[in-house]
Amino acid sequence: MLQQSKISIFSEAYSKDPYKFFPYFRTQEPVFYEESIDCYFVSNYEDVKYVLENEEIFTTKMLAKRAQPVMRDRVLAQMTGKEHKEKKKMIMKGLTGENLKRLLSLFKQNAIEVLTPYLNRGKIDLVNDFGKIFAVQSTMDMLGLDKKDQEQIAEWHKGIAKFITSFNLSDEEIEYCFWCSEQLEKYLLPIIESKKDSSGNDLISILKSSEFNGIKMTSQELLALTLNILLAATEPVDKTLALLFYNLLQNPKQFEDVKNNRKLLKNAINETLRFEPPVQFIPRQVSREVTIKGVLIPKNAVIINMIGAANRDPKAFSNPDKFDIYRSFEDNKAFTSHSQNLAFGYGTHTCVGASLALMQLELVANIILDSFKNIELDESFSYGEKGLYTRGPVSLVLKFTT
Ligand code: 2IO
Repeated sequence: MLQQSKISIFSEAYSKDPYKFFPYFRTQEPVFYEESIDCYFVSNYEDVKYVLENEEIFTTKMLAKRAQPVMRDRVLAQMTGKEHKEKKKMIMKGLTGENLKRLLSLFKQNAIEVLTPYLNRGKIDLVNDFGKIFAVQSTMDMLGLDKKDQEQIAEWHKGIAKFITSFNLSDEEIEYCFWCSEQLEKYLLPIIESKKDSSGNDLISILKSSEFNGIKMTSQELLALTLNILLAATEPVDKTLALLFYNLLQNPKQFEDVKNNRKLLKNAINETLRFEPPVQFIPRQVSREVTIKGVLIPKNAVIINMIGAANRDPKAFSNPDKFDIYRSFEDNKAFTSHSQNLAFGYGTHTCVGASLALMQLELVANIILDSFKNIELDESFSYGEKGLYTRGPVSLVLKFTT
């Protein structure tokens, strides 16, 4: 058994600025052990990639404990083989083609509706006034839920997100997370059951009318996938959007370039996801004893991949601690390196919603840039980030002219 790491991810210093510790972890403790949660952390790009691409050794079995209690059945990431492939295809059907077009136009409506009241105020908190609300509304549109219940859904969503993205919760906190999950079940099951076969093109209807091995999914299975999508499509949105604008504001020259050439927004979004991935941890469970960087990891142990650290590995990205929207253009230059960033994971379980998320972010950023001129951080505002598992700005107060 490994010794407890010299630096704990639960220390105040780490939660204030995890990025400061990544070089130490990558070079000095490339596999470290966090005793209080009995988990092994991996931080080098090559190791994280190796773990994520070998699903037979590094399974998703720990989700039975980490997710299923609030998801109420298996989520997509728990599935393997043919079942995983088929159910992933069903979800993709709701996110591509005509459905994609429909979704993007709904996202546009949502964004404009939430932004409009702020236009003549000249000030907005991009996280709390916009991002969180926009995220829930857009996810509800994807699922075909009535947005009149958005505040309720947002509250319950927070409870299930907390369970999945926390460590060391108290019994009371766990009870609250379970309560939120039960409320969501009570709310969603009747809706799932009342949707008619092939009547709609929302994700719940599509999943409900699909078959796997000639059999329809049960309401409980549909519920779990619905909750899975609710969480995955909501939780990272406000964080990524705020990080995009924060990083651009910190780099005025790049911000000018993006404003003048909107084609660069895609690069800026990808660079934001590399530089500060909103999902910092991706767990796996080892199916057999395995050695990484000379460290023996026992059978059934849980490994946590540190996505933020891997995305800053100098062996994978040149000048990794620099926010540089032009880095992907460096590909063909000699002696520079630019790997695929791991913000959406890697391998079989790579995020199903990745391409939709990128389009959604680009669409919203364009709307913001079209509506707000002279964007600056508000002088009364002080920047801070929160979260170990998912991480992002607590708020981002912008002032602007129209
Ligand atoms: C819901 C953690 C925000 C997923 C998860 C148990 C499975 C899976 C992820 C992402 C993001 C959330 N894991 N989405 O890391 O569906």
